Amino acid sequence: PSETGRVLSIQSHTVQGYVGNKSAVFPLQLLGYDVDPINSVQFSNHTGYPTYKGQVLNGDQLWDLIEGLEANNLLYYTHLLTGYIGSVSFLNTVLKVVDKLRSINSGLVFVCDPVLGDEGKLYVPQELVSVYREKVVPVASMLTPNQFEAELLTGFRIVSEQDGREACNILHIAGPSKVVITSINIDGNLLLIGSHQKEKGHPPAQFRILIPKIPAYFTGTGDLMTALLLGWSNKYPENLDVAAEFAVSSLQTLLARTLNDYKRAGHNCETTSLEIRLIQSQDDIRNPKINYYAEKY
Ligand code: ATP
Ligand code: PLP
Ligand code: PXL
Repeated sequence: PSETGRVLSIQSHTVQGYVGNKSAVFPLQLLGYDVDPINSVQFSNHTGYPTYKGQVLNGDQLWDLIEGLEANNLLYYTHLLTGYIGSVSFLNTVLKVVDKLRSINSGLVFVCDPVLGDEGKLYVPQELVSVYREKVVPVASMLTPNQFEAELLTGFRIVSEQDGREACNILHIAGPSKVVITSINIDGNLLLIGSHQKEKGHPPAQFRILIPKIPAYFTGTGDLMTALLLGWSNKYPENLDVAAEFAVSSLQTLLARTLNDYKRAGHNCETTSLEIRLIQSQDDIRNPKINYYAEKY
C-alpha cells in the first residue's frame, strides 16, 4: 500500500550515531513520508557515552518554530511523532503543539513514545511522569511504552502477559486507540503486545509477537520501532498486527546485521551499547521480509 503522510517529528538530534530523529527520519522517508524534523536537542552523541556536549531547545524556542511555520501556512500535518523529552516545560509546549496542529487538521494522528525509563530506572525528571499520565496520554492516538513505562503510566504492575494486556486496556480508557507495549521481559525473551480499540468502550483486538532476546544492548531501537509502527500502521490502519509484523521484522533484521558487523570487527558486544546499522539496512526497511508473526488472542 502506498498510503503516506506529512510527519512533524520532535526528537533529539545527535551529530554522531542514531537515536531520536537520526533513527526515525530516514526510515519514515524510506517508507514514503515527508518528514519535518524539529531537533529538541543537538548533542555530539547519545548520552550513553562517557561524555556528551551540545544544546537543548527550550519550550519557547520550540514554539518560535511553530509560529514561523504557521505564519506561512505550513502547519498542515497528518502525524506528530514525539520521543524522548527532557523537561516539563518542553512537554507542556508539545501539548500546545498538539492542540495547534489539531486546530488545522482535526484528524491529526499523534504517535507518542512516552520515554521515561527502562528496567526500573527513570531517565527523565520524576515530574514528567504525571504530566504524561494526566495530559499527554489522553491526547495520544498511538502510544508505544515499554514495560516499565506502561507500569508508570497505569500504576499497574506488569509481571505476566495477561498483565500486559490489562495495561493496554487501562491505557485505552485513558485515551489512545492504539497501544503497543514494545517489550515485556518474560523468561529471557521479549514479548511485544499490541492492542487496537476500534470503537470507544468496545473490547480491543489484541495480539502478541514473541521476540528472542539478542544478548546485546542497542541504542535508538525504541525510536526506530515507534517510527516504523507509525509508518506501517498508517498503511494498514485496520491491521495493527500486520503493521507490527513489518516493524518487528525490519528491526530484527537490522539488529542481526548490527551485531554481525560489530562481531566481525572484533568488538565485545555484551558490554557496550551498539550503534544501529541504519543506512546499511535500508532495503530491509523499504521491503521487509516477514519473519516474526503476530498471534491474535
Ligand atoms: P523507549 O524507552 O524509547 O520507549 P523501548 O524500551 O520501548 O524504548 P527498546 O527496549 O529499545 O525500546 O525496544 C524496542 C524494540 O527493539 C523491541 O520491540 C525489540 O523488538 C527490539 N529490541 C531491542 N533490544 C533488543 C534485543 N536485545 N534483542 C532483541 N530485540 C531487541
Ligand atoms: N538511555 C538514556 C540515557 C536515554 O536518555 C534514553 C532515551 O531516550 C535511552 C537510554 C533509551 O534508548 P532506547 O530508545 O533505545 O530505549
Ligand atoms: O534513544 C533515545 C535517546 C534520545 N535522545 C538522546 C539519547 C537517547 C538515548 O541514549 O541520548 C539524546
